[in-house]
Amino acid sequence: MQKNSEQLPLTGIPGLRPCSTTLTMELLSALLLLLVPLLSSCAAFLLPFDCSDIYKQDTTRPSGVYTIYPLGPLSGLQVFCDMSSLGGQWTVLQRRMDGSVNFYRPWAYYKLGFGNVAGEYWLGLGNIFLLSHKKKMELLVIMENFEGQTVYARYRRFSVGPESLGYPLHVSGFIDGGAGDSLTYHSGHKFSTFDMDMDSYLLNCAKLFLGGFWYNNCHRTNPNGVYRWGADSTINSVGVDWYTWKGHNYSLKAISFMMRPAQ
Ligand SMILES: [Ca+2]
Repeated sequence: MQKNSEQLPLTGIPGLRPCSTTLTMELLSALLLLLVPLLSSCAAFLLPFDCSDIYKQDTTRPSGVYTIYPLGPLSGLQVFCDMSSLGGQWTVLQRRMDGSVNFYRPWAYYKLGFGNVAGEYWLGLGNIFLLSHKKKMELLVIMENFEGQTVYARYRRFSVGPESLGYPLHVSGFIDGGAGDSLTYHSGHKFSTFDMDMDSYLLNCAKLFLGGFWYNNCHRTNPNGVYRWGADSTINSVGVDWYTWKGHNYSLKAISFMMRPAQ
């Protein structure tokens, strides 16, 4: 062993004395340290960036909660992946379904995300920016009423800008799945919450309509509004509405915003 190690890596290097076992081990350790960044980048390559990567690893995986790594191998992020709607592979960024989570929250919550990924949640503007910034994404908005009908609105391009610009929404290329287009009206607008008014209206849209959203002057859809049970005009336009399908005073049973790499 001693003899072999003496003949190993330093042979032929001028000025170096034959090494001992200890020196050989030190060199091996140094080599391993040099390999760490390489191994990490390999791990990053194998870890899923979004739900489409999880789908590609195994196309039979069902819809459910998975961990993705849009920020790299050291920070996993739990999300709900829709693996069935229109071919699946969707990373859900917003979901309402039963009124179990309060969506009337300040800026800090909308920035970081909140709720329960197995139920109602908001993924967080920082995460949505990251996901839609690194890949060209499309958007699917699926919604359901209390009569059991389901429709959707699809947008060929979807992205959210950085915090320095107010996390502005960008959607284009509308495809009608029966819902009509209530979102293009919000495209180009910054995100607003009751404590961060960046809308185009004189007053505070988030306070008036009890949500947080890319309010314009103010909205055609209010998916983060108050969860109500169907038709209700007691307080105008504060529900989870999508104007071009059910009007401003019908609060939907369920709505979900989800993205996947554009095709
Ligand atoms: Ca305002």
